[in-house]
Amino acid sequence: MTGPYPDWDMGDLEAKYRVHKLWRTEDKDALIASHSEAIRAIATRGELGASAALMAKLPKLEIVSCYGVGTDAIDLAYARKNGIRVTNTPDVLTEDVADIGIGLLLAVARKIPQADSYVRDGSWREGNMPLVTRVCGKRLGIVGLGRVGAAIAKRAAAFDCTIAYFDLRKRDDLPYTFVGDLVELARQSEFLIVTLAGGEGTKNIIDAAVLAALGMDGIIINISRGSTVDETALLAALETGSIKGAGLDVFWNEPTIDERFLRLSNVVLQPHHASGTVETRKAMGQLVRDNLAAHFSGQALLTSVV
Ligand code: 8YV
Repeated sequence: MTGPYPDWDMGDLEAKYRVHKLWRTEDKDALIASHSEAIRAIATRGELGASAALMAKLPKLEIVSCYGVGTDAIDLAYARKNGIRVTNTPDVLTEDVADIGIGLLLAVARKIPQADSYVRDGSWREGNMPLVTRVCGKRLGIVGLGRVGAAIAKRAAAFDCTIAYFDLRKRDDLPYTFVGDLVELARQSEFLIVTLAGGEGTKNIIDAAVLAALGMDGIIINISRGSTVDETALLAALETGSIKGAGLDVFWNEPTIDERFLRLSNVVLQPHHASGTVETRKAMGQLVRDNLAAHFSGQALLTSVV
């Protein structure tokens, strides 16, 4: 295992397998070297993944089971080439991640954290809190209309938002407006929610031009991967007020994020926790364990990526 899972998963995994805990040891190379001929599976987490370098040290590796839907940190090409199966945890986390997308948007626009402080620190007794930005009825752009993007759209429709989206292709099964140019989508939108998969293909796709097009009244929410946003451009836009605000669950350098974010009052920050409910994490852990069990009993994998 590359990183810990909750106790309810650890108990079951340790009862069924001999578990080597990579995160617990200082000398990871030594741990890997001493068990390299025995390790047949990696249980990892979305943000930790499995590099080609790690997999190459494990000649008996058969499967990488990821606790998370995003597999951008797993070298899928290496896995494919070497006959290593890869599974993830789609669907079970969709609704919670979408909830946080909308929650962050409300938190930034309505300044919910600032309002909480306003009550706690006694400012309220000195006068009313300054007015904030409405969410309902606004123009929302969704960057990536996959499972999570579609779940966001469903929620935003209930807020009477006008919904448009950018993706590689138009989805004929959904009624929202497709905009094939990301800068144009940003120009048309008051809010952008980024739900794209991470990886090379989407790296820094939210760049200075997209942020400039979103404009001074625009709010951006990122619940995908830190890598999808050019953080230098985002920090500059937030610091100069060339966009209004941001709600961020993910960052380039997690968990040691750029400290400039901590000094900004127009951001709401989350510790990569969009799927972090007891309900979803139980379902994610179960799916990781079910995929491993299926593999080692010769059954079809439940949610295979490779
Ligand atoms: C998790 C995620 O936070 O699903 C993903 O891709 O990033 C998240 O749901 C992570 O994988 C848990 O370790």
